[in-house]
Amino acid sequence: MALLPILRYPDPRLHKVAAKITQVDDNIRKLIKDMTETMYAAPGVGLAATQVNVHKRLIIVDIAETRDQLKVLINPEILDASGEADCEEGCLSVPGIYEKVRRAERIKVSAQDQDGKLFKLDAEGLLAVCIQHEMDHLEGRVFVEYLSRLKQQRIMARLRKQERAAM
Ligand code: GNR
Ligand code: NI
Repeated sequence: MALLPILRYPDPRLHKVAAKITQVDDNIRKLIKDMTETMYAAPGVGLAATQVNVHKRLIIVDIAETRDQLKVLINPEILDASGEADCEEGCLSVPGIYEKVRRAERIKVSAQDQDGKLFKLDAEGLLAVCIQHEMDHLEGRVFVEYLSRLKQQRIMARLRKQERAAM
């Protein structure tokens, strides 16, 4: 087991588009283990492979307070989306920043599990938000990019200030 370093916005590697996983093998299962440990340690409710600098289509989520509802989604696809909801989001790659983002309220997703088996999932509420947030990472998108330019400028200033304070 290993804790993986998480890329910090505005690292350009967060904008890479992840590639499809063609073989769900032991290397992928090892990556899932390490990502899971990293997500729980952070702590976060989701993590995309992109955030640990692996540009493959793999996300994990666990929104349960008991931290025992891990969902692994390989090559996730949104089959259907409906409704709209605003949710205050945060991101392990943008530490300390929380902003409201509008997303679909309900989604239907298909994905493969850690054995490569295809499954479908209906999600709403925080789970739906989290899956959409993670799938954005696979496309190289970070939630702050949905915000106004002014908000993005303020966030960049805050991140630079944090960076200076950490030196
Ligand atoms: O830990 C996280 N919390 C969170 C809260 C609201 C909406 C989305 C998230 S995902 C985030 C972890 C993360 O950065 N995943 O990419
Ligand atoms: Ni994130």
